[in-house]
Amino acid sequence: DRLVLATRNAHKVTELRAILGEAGVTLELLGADAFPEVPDVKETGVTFAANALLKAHALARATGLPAVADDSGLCVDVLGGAPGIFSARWVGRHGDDTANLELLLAQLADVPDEHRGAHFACAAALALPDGRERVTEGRLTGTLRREPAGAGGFGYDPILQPTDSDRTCAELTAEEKNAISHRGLAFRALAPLVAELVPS
Ligand code: ITT
Repeated sequence: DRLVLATRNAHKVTELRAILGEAGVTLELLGADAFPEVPDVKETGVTFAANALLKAHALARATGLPAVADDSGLCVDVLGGAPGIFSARWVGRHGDDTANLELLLAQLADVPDEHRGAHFACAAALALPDGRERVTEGRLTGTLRREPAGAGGFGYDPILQPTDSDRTCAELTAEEKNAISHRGLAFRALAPLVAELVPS
């Protein structure tokens, strides 16, 4: 049986395959790219959970298959939680990770070390074609570096240093990141709900 990953972000797809596989989800995982005819949904929600549900329901309705979606972002303490749900389009357009990161670093240039707290947040949503839904959340707390470091991961990984680590998320291996990440936490919590609602 099959489960659709309702994301067009290839980095998320890689992480989700590893996280869900390790968490015992044995369903065949299809990327949203398997359904090019399904238009992207507008992320009109004001919370990660609302946007994750919008994305999951849209794919579940369009494909007739259960779907899971991830909505995530970086929440900076001194910015009152921004970029938050706007993390993918902080420069005003979607999808340029480097430009988003550079803009954020510039905005935080004068913020001293002791006020550079931030966290990654992730909402994981499951939607069924009949309308049933489940949402879980996870977060990874740390501090923001002044310069990017590391080549792993994606997005803001080169500047977030998790609490109790001396490396940025981009300097962790994929396994190390998934073990502590917002996405790992949210989807490991979702996995038993997938097992309950989607017979395999
Ligand atoms: P989909 O909506 O198709 O899933 P997207 O990239 O637009 O893809 P979001 O709207 O959830 O997804 O935006 C997530 C953004 O938050 C992402 O582009 C990164 O900038 C940031 N982000 C999320 N998780 C991250 C992670 O694990 N490491 C670094 N940055 C992350």
